[in-house]
Amino acid sequence: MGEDSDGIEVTEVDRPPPQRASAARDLLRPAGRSRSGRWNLIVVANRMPVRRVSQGEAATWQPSPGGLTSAVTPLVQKSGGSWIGWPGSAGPAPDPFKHAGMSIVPVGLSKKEVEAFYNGFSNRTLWPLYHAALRPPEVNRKWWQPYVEVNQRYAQAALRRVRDGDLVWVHDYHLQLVPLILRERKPSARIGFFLHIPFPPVELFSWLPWRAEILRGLLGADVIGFQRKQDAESFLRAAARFTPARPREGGLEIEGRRVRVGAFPISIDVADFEATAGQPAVEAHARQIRERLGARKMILSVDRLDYTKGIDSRLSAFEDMLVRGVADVEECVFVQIAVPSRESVKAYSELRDRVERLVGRINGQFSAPGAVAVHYFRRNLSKENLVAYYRAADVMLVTPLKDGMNLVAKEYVATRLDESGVLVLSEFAGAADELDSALIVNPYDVDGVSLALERALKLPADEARRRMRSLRRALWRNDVYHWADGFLRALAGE
Ligand code: ADQ
Repeated sequence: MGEDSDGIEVTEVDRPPPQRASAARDLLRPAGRSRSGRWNLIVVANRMPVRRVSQGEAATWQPSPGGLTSAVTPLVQKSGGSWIGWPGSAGPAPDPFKHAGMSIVPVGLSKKEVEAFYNGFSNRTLWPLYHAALRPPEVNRKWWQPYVEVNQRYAQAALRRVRDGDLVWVHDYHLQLVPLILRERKPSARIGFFLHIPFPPVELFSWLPWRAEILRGLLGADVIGFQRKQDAESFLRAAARFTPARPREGGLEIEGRRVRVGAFPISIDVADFEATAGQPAVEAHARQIRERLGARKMILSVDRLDYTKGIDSRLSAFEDMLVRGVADVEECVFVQIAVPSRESVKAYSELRDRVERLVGRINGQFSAPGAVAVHYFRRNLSKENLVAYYRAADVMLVTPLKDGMNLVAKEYVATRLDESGVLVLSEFAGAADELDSALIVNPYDVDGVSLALERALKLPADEARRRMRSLRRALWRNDVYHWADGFLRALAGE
């Protein structure tokens, strides 16, 4: 039951036990077999699951990084299904092509559409609004029509592929109008929508001039999935306020149609991260990182350079710990790895400048010869390199101000094969619901984060192990296959 007394109720989604983790694959039609009783899966997401990588003269398609691709690709492959997405740069769409058992259908965006649909409405209006208005959402009426038109283009591309009985799975805030466009053109389709970022409380959501259109767009789906129960509750309240939809058990009813609404917390491929962590080359790299940092405890953070991730306030908390003198640079070192993101949006380039100034200030004041206080790497790392850093870190500091889930926290836990290491985690990351054995912090409370960091550095080994064991158990209860399985079962009406 929700916290408020307005009758909004979100039922817990039944999660399959671990042995059924790969059952989603059984729901789908093996590629090339008869259609009876099985479904084709058609994924509609902002990006394609592969990206073009140049190798000398030649160029090849390689998997795009990230959890969504690794979770959903095997399912699309299994059904011989399709993936509709944008290649990532402006220009006409390349022709559809087959790759690793999937039909990839590129959607083209013009330069103007990248500006208005992607940088504008998606990343300057919706992204800040849905993340607790951490930056004032920009409302520009010139961005709305391109958002509608680009959503129609994705939907058109999907419609050309959908056959009776297929499952269509639409992803994320860029494409919230797609479910209704599909529903109107293909009333019998099974349509799912999953939101990777938080859904805001109704008081914030109602700022959006196109709030009713967005809600109606989403309500075209049969199943609408969110990361946390609180996101699903906020959506139910908004839908009850701004649309004719009425609460029904497990979701809503609109125009005689049931829409299931629930929390489906996303996860990672735990076995795959464990396997990478166990590779001898990765272990050797982790040892090398430790040796280079000297006999100091290593605190690690890894993020996209985004203002939702709380990078600057976490640096302030580290600085506060050095100011208080409870730890010094001979004892501990902070490593921040940040991958550049959305740099053509001003809020992002400003954040980068602020973070770099802060790192300079802390190092200027506290670093000693051979003992730099903060190592700051602004770059994308390969999975193996990233996992080597996770393995090397004594303390993982994950302090977003607001985050749908945060996969970095889960990746760190997955790589701690020997159950060592301490996770400090923001209560405002979706991951805090499952990973509640971490040291949970309020990232707005710089003093509190500073104290938690001090505690993490001094945590007795047996308590650290007990916490990490419990975190690893929680992670194994819900890996990315459970997530996909739970969602697809709900979508298939099971
Ligand atoms: P993101 O906001 O991108 O995702 P997150 O969940 O942390 O955030 O995923 C980031 C991914 O990028 C992780 O897999 C991480 O390993 C990788 N990464 C980060 N920095 C990197 C670096 N320097 N080099 C290489 N890889 C790096 C959105 C939502 C999240 C939600 C996910 C999935 O904002 O809340 O968890 O989608 O639903």
